[in-house]
Amino acid sequence: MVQNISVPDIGDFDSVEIIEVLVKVGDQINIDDPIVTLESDKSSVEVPSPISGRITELNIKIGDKVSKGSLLAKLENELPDIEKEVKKNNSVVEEKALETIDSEKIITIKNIKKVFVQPSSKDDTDPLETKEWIESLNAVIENDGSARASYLLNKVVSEAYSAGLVLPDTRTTPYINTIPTELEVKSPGDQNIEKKIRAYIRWNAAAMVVKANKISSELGGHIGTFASAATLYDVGMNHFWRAKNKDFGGDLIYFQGHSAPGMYARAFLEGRLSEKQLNRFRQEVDSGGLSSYPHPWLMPKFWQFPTVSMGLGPIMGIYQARFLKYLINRGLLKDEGRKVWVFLGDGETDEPESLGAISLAAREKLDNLIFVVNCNLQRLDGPVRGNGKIIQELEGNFRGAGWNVLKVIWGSYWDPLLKADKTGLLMKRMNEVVDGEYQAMKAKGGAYVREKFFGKYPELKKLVSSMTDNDIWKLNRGGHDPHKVYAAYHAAMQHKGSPTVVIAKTVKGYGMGKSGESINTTHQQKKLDEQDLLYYRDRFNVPLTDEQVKNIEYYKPPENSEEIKYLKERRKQLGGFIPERSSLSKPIKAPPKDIFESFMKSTGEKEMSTTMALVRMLTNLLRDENVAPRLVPIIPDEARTFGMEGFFRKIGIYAHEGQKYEPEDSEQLSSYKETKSGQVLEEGITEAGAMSSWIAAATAYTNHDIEMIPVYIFYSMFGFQRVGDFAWAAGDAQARGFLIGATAGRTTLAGEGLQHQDGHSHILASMIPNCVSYDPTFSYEMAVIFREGLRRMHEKNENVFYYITAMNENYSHPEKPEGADEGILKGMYLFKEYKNKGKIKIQLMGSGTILREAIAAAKILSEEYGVDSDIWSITSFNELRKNGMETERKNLLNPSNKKEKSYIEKCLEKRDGPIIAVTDYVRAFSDQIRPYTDKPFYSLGTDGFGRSDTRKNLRKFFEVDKEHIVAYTLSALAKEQLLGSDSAEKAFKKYNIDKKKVFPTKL
Ligand SMILES: Cc1ncc(C[n+]2csc(CCOP(=O)(O)OP(=O)(O)O)c2C)c(N)n1
Ligand SMILES: [Mg+2]
Repeated sequence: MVQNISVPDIGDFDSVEIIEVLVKVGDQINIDDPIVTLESDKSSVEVPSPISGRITELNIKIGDKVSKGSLLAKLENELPDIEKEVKKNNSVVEEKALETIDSEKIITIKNIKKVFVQPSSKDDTDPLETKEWIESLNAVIENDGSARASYLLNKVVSEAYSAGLVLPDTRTTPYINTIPTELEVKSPGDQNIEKKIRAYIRWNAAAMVVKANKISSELGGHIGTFASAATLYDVGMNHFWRAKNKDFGGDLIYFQGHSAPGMYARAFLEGRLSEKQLNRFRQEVDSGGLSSYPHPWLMPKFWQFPTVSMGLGPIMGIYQARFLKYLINRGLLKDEGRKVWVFLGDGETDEPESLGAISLAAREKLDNLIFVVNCNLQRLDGPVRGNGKIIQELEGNFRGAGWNVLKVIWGSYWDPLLKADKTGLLMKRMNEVVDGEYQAMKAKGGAYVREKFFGKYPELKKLVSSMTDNDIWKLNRGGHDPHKVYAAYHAAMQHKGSPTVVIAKTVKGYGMGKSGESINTTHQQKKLDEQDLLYYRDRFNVPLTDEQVKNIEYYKPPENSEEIKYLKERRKQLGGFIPERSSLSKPIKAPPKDIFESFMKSTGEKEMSTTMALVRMLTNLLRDENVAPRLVPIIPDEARTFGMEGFFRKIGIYAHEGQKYEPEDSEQLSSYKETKSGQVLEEGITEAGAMSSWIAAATAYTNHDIEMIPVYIFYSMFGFQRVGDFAWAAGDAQARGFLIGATAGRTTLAGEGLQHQDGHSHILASMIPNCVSYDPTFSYEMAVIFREGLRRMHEKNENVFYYITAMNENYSHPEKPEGADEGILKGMYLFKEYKNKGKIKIQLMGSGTILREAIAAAKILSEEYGVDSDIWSITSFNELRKNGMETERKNLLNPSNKKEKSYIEKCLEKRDGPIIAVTDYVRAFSDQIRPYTDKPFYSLGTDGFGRSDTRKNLRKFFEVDKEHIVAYTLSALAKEQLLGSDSAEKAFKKYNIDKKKVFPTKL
């Protein structure tokens, strides 16, 4: 039966042009195969076939204008596909419904039995009644289990709300461990050996820092952070973290930046780092040193994640876990139950990035994510929350966001005391003491704790009356107790349906004694004198003689010692060493040139923006079988701004639960389609989140051994300026992918004004050594650059990433000049020459949309003033500068050799006249190449705050329109004594240029 295929609902558009016909008569096509590509003045979108069959008739051709309902083609099929499709869709809906119910099934928790009798207080007007309620609850728990008890409590609470009761805040639980002692899963490890190993690691980490500072106190380093976190890491290393190997993808661990010394110290015992290397901690200039913090750029075989800029690790970890699920849901990776562990400091949680994305983690049910917050109660200067309790605050935040929270506050030595606390008074005291006091208690010793902590209530004082001060001092914190930490990690590993945060209480500078245990200056402590070192050795029983301690020797037991054998065996069982960075990904073959061919031709009269050209390019790339599955379009809620809404339907928006609703615009061609296997990462309004996604995708080649091609498109003003530190970290992590700064340039975004108009993102991009950046004007430039980016990054696996600006100004695009490719990539090529009169010549340079003003100015200069120009399209001032710097350096190093020419010099050597460079960016952008040419150099740019107006007026305001270019060029020629000044003066008058106008940076 023959069926008609017509243009579906295309939203507000009418009479849009067909720019591609993707089928021909006789083609057998499937449902959703694209038939034509339509292009409005803002975006291009493919029209998919609603049915499958054979094309029998095509009713349109390229250039036709169509609207909703226009007939596109006729198609013959045997079965009534639409009916089949309806059926299929229905069954999908049913399946989804089932899935939903299944995933939301109530998970019955283990029998938790821990209900405290509250101490009688003034609020308790009837303690007997209270007791009865609590006994009833205990009876239910005892007889019917915790699920029933929870149900009843929920019911009672709901009733209370219905009755209008104001209930107490339930964000937090008491200040005790979440897992009751009786439910703790016991560690199978040999605690004696583990304790020794931990002691050696502690010692070596501290010794390494102290040694470096003997060489020079400039080197710095940190002892206190790792001292507080050693147990948290060791338990993970000995029992939980599975390394990447041929059978398993590996868990991903984001180490807290300042704990790096501990990781080196462990790697030393494992035999992965030598003593010589430890001795080169923070001395990296000659190769072989160890970086201060986790820096994959500097130690590419060791570190995976740059975390030391606080806040970046946590959010990058969240999006890493999300991206892992994305790869699995898209069928690109096996689900092996891999986990992402993120370690952060309690002070670090002040960073908005640390907690800013925790709700996403819960919303997306990232049960592959485990945060460990090392709550040593201190940051750099002092307490994190002296007057409050960081652990409780964090618990509230994470619980509120929907995380599984496991508090590890008290160590095993507290267990008997808590057990003996029949009235709950101890717990009450634990709740009421603030962190500032807790910190002081660990700094001041057992007697102080007896007095200040237990002494507040006579009952509590009595509770510890049989304990010595030393016993009291030994009452440990949960984060230093391997049993408690093990139990929490075990529970975190088992937990399903939401991310877990382990909030562990520790002591900063644990074991450092007077030199730095729990004192405000601990963070900066990097030197230990002889007495401090001897104390540290004794504290952890490190088998070194006094002499060895004085020499600050490392301690490494022999290879056949039980400690080394144990440690290696544990790692063997867990698949290998951690951290370790490697890549087994296969390169992606760059697509054939013909995918980009259409962009090399002139668009004729047709106008479009470079953003549209890029989106079209991506659409074409989605037809390349190698590239298509690996593309990861990332957008922070601006797809429609950039004309990318066509992607929604075509490749779907990633949504881990699929789409549970029928979208309002389901009839439309660009309807909002969310799907579990969706390819687009529609991030919502979070540039930090989008950038974290991009970094995860851009480093998938090492973290997941699969090369991905992330393309993150954003308002250029909200790029490097907003998330510059992430971009820097991306460079460190050796990210490979595209950042597209759309609506770039100070004057292209006319109406949006000061906060939106970007005149400096390229300057910021230029500061990142491995960022390659371009400011193209024409679609063929964009195509040449993008293709080369694919080739360099994803086929040749160069560790660079691309920043390309794209504009939203529509104009027609010329054909690519013959042989321009090399220049486009190196940063400049001759776009056009004026050779009319041949007397006076200028070198006119422009980039981005302002190149077009330069082209227009060149025409006026030639026709009206007899000034000829060579017009250079500068695709990258940044790349030219790099080449200029490098060449200059080489020449300076080799004064006796023949001078080598930079690429700029080569281009300009046979060309006359001063240079006039004009861009939509601050002058510093074009000024970058000033030192690398002998010619007089004048730059025009858009220095100053942007503001709202038309493009024409803005260009006039910033003096980068064709009129200003003409007038300033004539003036420059006068200054160079190549022309009388009268021409310039006339031009200033003719164009009404107000010489009294204040310099735009002051306006
Ligand atoms: C973005 C950023 N700001 C400031 C610093 C400097 N800094 C390094 S560590 C530190 C204190 C860290 O405290 P916390 O997070 O509690 O970690 P701890 O060392 O106590 O485990 C500060 C302020 C940094 N590394 N990154
Ligand atoms: Mg801290």
